[in-house]
Amino acid sequence: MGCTGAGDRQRTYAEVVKIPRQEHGTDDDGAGLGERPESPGRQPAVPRAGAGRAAAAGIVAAAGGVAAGELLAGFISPSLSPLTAVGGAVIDAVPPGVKDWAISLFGTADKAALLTGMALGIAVLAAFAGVLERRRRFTGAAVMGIFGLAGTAAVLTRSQVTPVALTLPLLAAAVAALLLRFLVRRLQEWETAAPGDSAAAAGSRRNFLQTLAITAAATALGGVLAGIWRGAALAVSEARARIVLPAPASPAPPIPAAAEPGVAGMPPLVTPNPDFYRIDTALSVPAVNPDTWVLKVTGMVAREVQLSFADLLAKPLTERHVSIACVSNDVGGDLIGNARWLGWPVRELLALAVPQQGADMVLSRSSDGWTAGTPLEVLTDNRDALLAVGMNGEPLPLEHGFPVRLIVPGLYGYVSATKWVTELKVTRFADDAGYWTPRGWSARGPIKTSSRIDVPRSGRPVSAGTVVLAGVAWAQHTGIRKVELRINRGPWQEAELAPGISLDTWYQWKLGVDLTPGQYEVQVRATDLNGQPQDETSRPPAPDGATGFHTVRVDVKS
Ligand SMILES: Nc1nc2c(c(=O)[nH]1)N[C@H]1C(S)=C(S)[C@@H](COP(=O)(O)O)O[C@H]1N2
Ligand SMILES: [Mo]
Repeated sequence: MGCTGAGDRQRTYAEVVKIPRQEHGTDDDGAGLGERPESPGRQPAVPRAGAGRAAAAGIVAAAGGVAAGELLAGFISPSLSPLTAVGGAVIDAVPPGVKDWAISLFGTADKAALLTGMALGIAVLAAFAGVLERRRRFTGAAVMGIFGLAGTAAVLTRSQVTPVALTLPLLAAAVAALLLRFLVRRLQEWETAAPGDSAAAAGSRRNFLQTLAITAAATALGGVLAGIWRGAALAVSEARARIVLPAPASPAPPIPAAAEPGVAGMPPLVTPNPDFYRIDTALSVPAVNPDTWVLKVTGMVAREVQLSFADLLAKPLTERHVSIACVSNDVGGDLIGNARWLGWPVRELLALAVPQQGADMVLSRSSDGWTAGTPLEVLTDNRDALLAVGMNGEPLPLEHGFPVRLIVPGLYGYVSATKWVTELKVTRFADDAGYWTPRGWSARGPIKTSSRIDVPRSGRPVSAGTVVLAGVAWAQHTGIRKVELRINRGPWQEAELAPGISLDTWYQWKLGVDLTPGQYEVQVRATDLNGQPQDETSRPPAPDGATGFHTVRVDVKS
């Protein structure tokens, strides 16, 4: 659906996770080559000389699995690296005495020493897995599986425990197990080649050695790629950590105390950064270095302007709460969030460039080529459209557009909220289109007045008596006048509307209703400050935003 592309983490992960399937990795394992009779009391029919090769196969397979895990992590988010999780768990588990000893011994090379130690440990166990696999099918693969579980256990001790983080070590182990099976089978083909047939023996020998070499080379390449990615992302994370955001010249107005009535189960009025929805088409989070970042204003302007990150931080910055929303949000959906953004008004930048007569659009482009087309008028009127550098008091998180993104009150993200922004091209709707427009989404995307019931949670029974209904409503840059509810399609009853932080943010509302046991259908509708009620026609998100009343079933128990 629309711009949910690679945004949602689960989805990104589903798109990315493609375990390289080896040609004969899993099929017809029962063909007999792998199975070797091993009756008790009899010397197993495994030539001793092959143990070294089996060990090599084990090491290459494990390295392949580790590289696959790191590559996937690099792709999705470097913070998911299974190796880092294991290393962190090891550091935490090591007794302080040993830690001090290691630091005194290795000094600043202690991290390198840890990684070397881990590599050696993994190599020894992997060699053992190779030898086992050659003796008996799947025993080595089982050792790889144990590696994977150990990795998952390590992730559990970390701060970032997400389903993807927990799955990556298991995926790495699965890759290692498949590679191992595959390599050991080649080895066994060689070992069991008819003793008299030297041509066949030479062929299967070459086959094994080639496969081993190719796997090792692919692993090395994957490892180098993962390392480069990680290095870039880590460098950017470190640069982000060093940034000290300036105090705003125009601070955010204080939040009215009554804005958050504090109904249990409501989302916080200001969304914490880690909980903020994420939508973008970026398969891996762009690593944009703030030291080399520049924003260019181009196109139909009297003069082109270039801005560095330092230039931007030196401007008088504005801080505002603004709720942004995704056009793909279904009625009742959660692709909306509210944050305190710090940035420089876009209109001031555009005033420096001086847009020419006839221009009516700004095509903003991100470092990865994604674009949004925003009406020029919206970026030059008096609203707080920002070139944002801060989110809730921190530099933008990498996933939310570090170092600089656009935030435009009143427009859906796909036509305004460009993350990792590097260019503003002043142009015309007649000449240019943003990324989603040729893909079936409207060129213009003002946010539609909407409301949502958050409490009670769908499917959670409540007790009879006074039932508190609560939720949010939004009409960014217009504001909400009232919110009403109706039960079983009865008359609309006005809810208590909390004051908004500003017209540009969502509002919370609540209403206590007396309900006897039974099933009820509750609907909500909001009316904006111009007196315009939200559209009641049920429509899907495409092409310009879903409409209709959010409807929930409330189950009242005695
Ligand atoms: N570079 C880039 N910026 C982007 C997008 C994208 O795909 N790439 N998606 C947009 C969309 S559709 C939305 S809804 C918002 C979401 O911003 P968030 O991920 O910070 O919540 O980002 C916008 N900015
Ligand atoms: Mo979106």
